[in-house]
Amino acid sequence: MTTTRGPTPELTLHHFPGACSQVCVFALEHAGLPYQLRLVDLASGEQSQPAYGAISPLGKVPALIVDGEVLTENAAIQTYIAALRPQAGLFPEPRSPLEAARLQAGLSFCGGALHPTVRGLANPQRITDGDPEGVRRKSAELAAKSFKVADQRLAKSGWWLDTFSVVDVYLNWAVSVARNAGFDFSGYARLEGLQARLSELPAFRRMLEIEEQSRATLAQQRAARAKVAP
Ligand SMILES: N[C@@H](CCC(=O)N[C@@H](CS)C(=O)NCC(=O)O)C(=O)O
Repeated sequence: MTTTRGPTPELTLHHFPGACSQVCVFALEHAGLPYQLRLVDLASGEQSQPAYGAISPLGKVPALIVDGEVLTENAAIQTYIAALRPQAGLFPEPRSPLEAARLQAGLSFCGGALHPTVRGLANPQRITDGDPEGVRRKSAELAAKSFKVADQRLAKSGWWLDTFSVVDVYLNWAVSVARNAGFDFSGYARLEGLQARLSELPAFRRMLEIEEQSRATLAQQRAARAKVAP
């Protein structure tokens, strides 16, 4: 049983299934924190509506509401959740400033290097006014380089660090987006097996279930809107 350092804040996570906000869903589940999930239908453009713009001016998920205050940026949200429940082991306790910086390096690698690259693979048309194929090709090259680094990194322990951390879930999200966009992981054995290893964690399985439920909820909401539309 884990405990918080202080009173548990009221938490609401803005999420879209399949988006990088799934890492925050995992973190909240793994930490055992109570929270509300608020779905933002990115596929229907809800992120561009003024109501969501008031929460996330860039129209992005994740956004976490903490006692009425907005926190954006995935790496910051994961770091915050880990700090609320240090005993949950989202990050191993750093034994030196260098180890603490390496945790941040893992999050920055996923958010700063991998995320834009897999976005270029999955949605190249959103990055250029020109030929999306050029963006896709270049993103595939960059992805090959970054995923090679990640795969080598996993060689020692099977995880990004010496032991499991939330960085592995963030990495796995990028792998899943790239795979869905057609990137071939057959030359990346450790990344290929990452989801199976993560699936041994109950919070990871719960996150996948929440993704399924969220997809079903959004489908129902869209069907209901289509019915009332003239
Ligand atoms: N820098 C942000 C990026 C978040 C981001 O790009 N989220 C995507 C989903 S994976 C999004 O909300 N996209 C909506 C859009 O661009 O319209 C973070 O790390 O939290």
